[in-house]
Amino acid sequence: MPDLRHSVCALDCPDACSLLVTVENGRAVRLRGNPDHPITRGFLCGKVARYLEREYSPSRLLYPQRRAGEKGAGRFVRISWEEALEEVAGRLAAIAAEFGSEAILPYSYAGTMGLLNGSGMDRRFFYRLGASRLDRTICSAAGGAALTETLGFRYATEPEQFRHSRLILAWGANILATNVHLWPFIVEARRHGARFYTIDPHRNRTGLAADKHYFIHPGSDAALAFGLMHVIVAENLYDADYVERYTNGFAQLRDRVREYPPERVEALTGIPREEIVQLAREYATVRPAVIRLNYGLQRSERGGMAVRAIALLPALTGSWKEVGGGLQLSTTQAFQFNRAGLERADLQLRSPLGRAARLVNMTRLGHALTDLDQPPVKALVVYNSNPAAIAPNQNAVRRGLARPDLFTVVLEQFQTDTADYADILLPVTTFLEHTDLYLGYGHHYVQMARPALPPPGEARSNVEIFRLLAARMGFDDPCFADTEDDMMRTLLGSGHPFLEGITVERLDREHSVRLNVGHNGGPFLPFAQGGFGTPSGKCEFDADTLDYTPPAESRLGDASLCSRYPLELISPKNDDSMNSTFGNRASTDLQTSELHLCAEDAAPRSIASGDHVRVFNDRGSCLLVARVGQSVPPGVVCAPAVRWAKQSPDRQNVNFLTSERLTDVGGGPTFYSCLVQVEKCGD
Ligand SMILES: Nc1nc2c(c(=O)[nH]1)N[C@H]1C(S)=C(S)[C@@H](COP(=O)(O)OP(=O)(O)OC[C@H]3O[C@@H](n4cnc5c(=O)[nH]c(N)nc54)[C@H](O)[C@@H]3O)O[C@H]1N2
Ligand SMILES: Nc1nc2c(c(=O)[nH]1)N[C@H]1C(S)=C(S)[C@@H](COP(=O)(O)OP(=O)(O)OC[C@H]3O[C@@H](n4cnc5c(=O)[nH]c(N)nc54)[C@H](O)[C@@H]3O)O[C@H]1N2
Ligand code: SF4
Ligand SMILES: [Mo]
Repeated sequence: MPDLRHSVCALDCPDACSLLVTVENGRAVRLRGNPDHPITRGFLCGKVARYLEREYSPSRLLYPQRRAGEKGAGRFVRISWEEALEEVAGRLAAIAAEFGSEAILPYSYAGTMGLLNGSGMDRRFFYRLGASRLDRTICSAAGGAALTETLGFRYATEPEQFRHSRLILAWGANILATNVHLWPFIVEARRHGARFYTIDPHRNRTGLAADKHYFIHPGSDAALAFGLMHVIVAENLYDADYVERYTNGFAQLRDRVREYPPERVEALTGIPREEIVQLAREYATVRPAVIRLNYGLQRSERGGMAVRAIALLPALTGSWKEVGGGLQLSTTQAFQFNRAGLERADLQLRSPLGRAARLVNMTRLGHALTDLDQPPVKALVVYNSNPAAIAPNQNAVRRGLARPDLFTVVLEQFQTDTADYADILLPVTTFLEHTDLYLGYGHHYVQMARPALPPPGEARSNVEIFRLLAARMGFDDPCFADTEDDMMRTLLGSGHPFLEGITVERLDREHSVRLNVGHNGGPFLPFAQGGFGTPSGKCEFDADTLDYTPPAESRLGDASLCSRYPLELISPKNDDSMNSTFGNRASTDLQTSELHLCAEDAAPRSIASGDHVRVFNDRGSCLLVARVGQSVPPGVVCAPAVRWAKQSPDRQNVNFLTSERLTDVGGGPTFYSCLVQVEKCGD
């Protein structure tokens, strides 16, 4: 008898799909999207439709191992869990005693979006240890900081409302690749006559499916938003009543955006002035209009300013009042869990440090491992992340990881680039094999999954590994004995009205429960009547601080850099990857080995499609295969990310080119502000 089990896709994707796993004789034979889930609607993306291949891959890590060759070489020998835990606990204790506990650095991001395995027992462990804290900036820090400043609450239009929109702007959002469960709502809106526009330096699949695509210079989005506001204000197309009641600082805003007339904005963004005027008029008058902002455009030097400026648009036009209006960047903040109770930052005070530990920005891992002092990083514990592929400035990262005096522990499912540098490598479960609780950053459903499958070999969950390590270290605080259910109860027990009535028992029965947002299950209109989370309760235009200067690494930036490296490289998400998670799949590797460029840039370099090219700048280089076409305009090249560096003939990927420079706010990475030169490789 086949047995149907529920699960949740834990990958770092806004959709957080509800999954159905068909199990026969203890083995999964089919994985599909739950047809009853209002967002998943019975389908999966291409990458996860094939997830069982990954689940049962012969390359899964099955046993604890100790490094047996040079760092980076990837040679290991099997050891027992007993030996592994003893060695890790012993080395961490010795390093803390000799250098201070801050010499230990955890490194994790979103390998799993599960809250228990992503920020549960691990956080408790490192706080109690007094380890350096990791500032988890690598993805959404700039946009998050910008929205907090502007809106206070980082609430968002729910995906279900997109069906009611008449104009949908995908602004730095590759919906078909990274958020495909929003697409059916857009299709529905378009069936009713909605227009769908994309604003992106790369005309990807989503851009090809749009009614209109705007090629924008990388990093210049703030200028476009100012230009749109210029027209909206000058032509009196704003919502004077909404602005009066619910915003602060309109008079200054009016003065500020006067400085961004369409001709200036054309020069900054590359979008023709008449198109800017037309877009502004449409955005303000075709109602309701919604903006799907994704994280793409905040990964530039002016990323925070871009998000701030764009987030002012729905306040200016009063679009938050309308079902199908507003803006979505991330819905995360509506999940008002008791995170403090899960993570227990207070345990730091009980650590030998007796205070909050220093904060280390994960975007600057290269710096942290090669330059940090007092104390230097002597131990690195990596889980839910593959920094030797995904962090910028890889030459520095690799120098750091190769340090003989650095003790590195890696918790992984596969032999990644990072795993190759481990001293101790621990095998972990996949989301199909452990219990966890999930939010969705592109919808409003809380979900829970129990193990659908047994772990292979000796794999253990992050929660269990940190629980065992805590015991070895002698941490006897009761929270280290918490079960997964205890931790979920803590999370759900915040008392916030959005979570009222959502319990572990109910999630066991229903698997997915909608937050109590919107009246009686009606549409969620968080800012229809103001209610912003800023100190003033209003949307803050804060116009005195709005400005735009082009990124240093851009065509209008540092002139001497531009003369040597005249091409703007972006490395956005690849259709069939999840950052580096599927980097060992041959088909994914092929896609992430490409460099897209246009004929105008290819011809003077004698480059044709299929040629091997070297992309380089002062920080490094990497080898890719040219694809000459029309997906990028002159001056822009695009390399879909993120390749496992070791799959490449030169063992390098695009992050050997990217810098550790931070965004204007939030301390985020600037992956997409990256000047390079490209040359054809000799035959
Ligand atoms: N298939 C797939 N899905 C994924 C992921 C993946 O790797 N693959 N990763 C997941 C993760 S971690 C995240 S954060 C989300 C991100 O989801 P998205 O933000 O949608 O993805 P990105 O590709 O980072 O960026 C979106 C678009 O922004 C464009 N862009 C780059 N620079 C600029 C700019 O300066 N201005 C404008 N307007 N656009 C710009 C890129 O070309 C890209 O098309 O996706 C998640 N989903
Ligand atoms: N050039 C360039 N670089 C980028 C980006 C880009 O667009 N361009 N995007 C950036 C962004 S937005 C992000 S979010 C980061 C993503 O960076 P990461 O969060 O590091 O993402 P992944 O590369 O997917 O690596 C996640 C790893 O976690 C492992 N994993 C999965 N589940 C578990 C688990 O339960 N336990 C443990 N221990 N491990 C698990 C997977 O096997 C995988 O190797 O990359 C950033 N880097
Ligand atoms: S990666 Fe996203 S779209 Fe694909 S199954 Fe997971 S949650 Fe759904
Ligand atoms: Mo991300």
